[in-house]
Amino acid sequence: MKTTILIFLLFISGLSMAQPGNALNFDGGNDVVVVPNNPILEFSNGTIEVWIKPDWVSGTAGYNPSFIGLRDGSHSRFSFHIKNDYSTIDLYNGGAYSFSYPFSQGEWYHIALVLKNSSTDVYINGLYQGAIGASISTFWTGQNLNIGSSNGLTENFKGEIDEVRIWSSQRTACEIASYRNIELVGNETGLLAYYNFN
Ligand SMILES: [Ca+2]
Ligand SMILES: [Ca+2]
Repeated sequence: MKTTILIFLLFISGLSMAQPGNALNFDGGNDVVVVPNNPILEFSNGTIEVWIKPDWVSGTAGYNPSFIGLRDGSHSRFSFHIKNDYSTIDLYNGGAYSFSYPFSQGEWYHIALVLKNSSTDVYINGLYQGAIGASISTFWTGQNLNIGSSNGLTENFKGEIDEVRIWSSQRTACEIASYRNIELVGNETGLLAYYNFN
């Protein structure tokens, strides 16, 4: 009987830990991780990967919470958002672009955004979903990288964020699907920044 209970608990635990290891919790108020400006992150093509667990009651945020941004209040290379009502994932590059996806409160999602010259491919949980019809803006330089907020001050994310990976390369569908559940060493080819929040 003891053995049965132990196996059951391990199974439940395995299910809830979709992303590797510990994650960082953001309160939706003023929590943000700010990485001071680094020109190495001011690429035009590349890949942004992240695990997120959005956790606000639909429609209550009053804004579209952002999980990552390279921008300040008025100069945006990019910020990526989950819409307040969980219906879209959005890119703000000075203009706002939406991609429909039915997110749910309290669920883990692996997001991969492959940044191209005029579009942004969206992968969710390792599967290609389609493309946002816009690229990031490459005009602005000198901004910080913000995790859990668009500009470091507002549109704060409520929920958990983990495994932030920024690549100078456009990761393939196979690479995205294969590595999303595996922690990186940190010296992988093309990896510009890696935050595992363990
Ligand atoms: Ca982690
Ligand atoms: Ca706080």
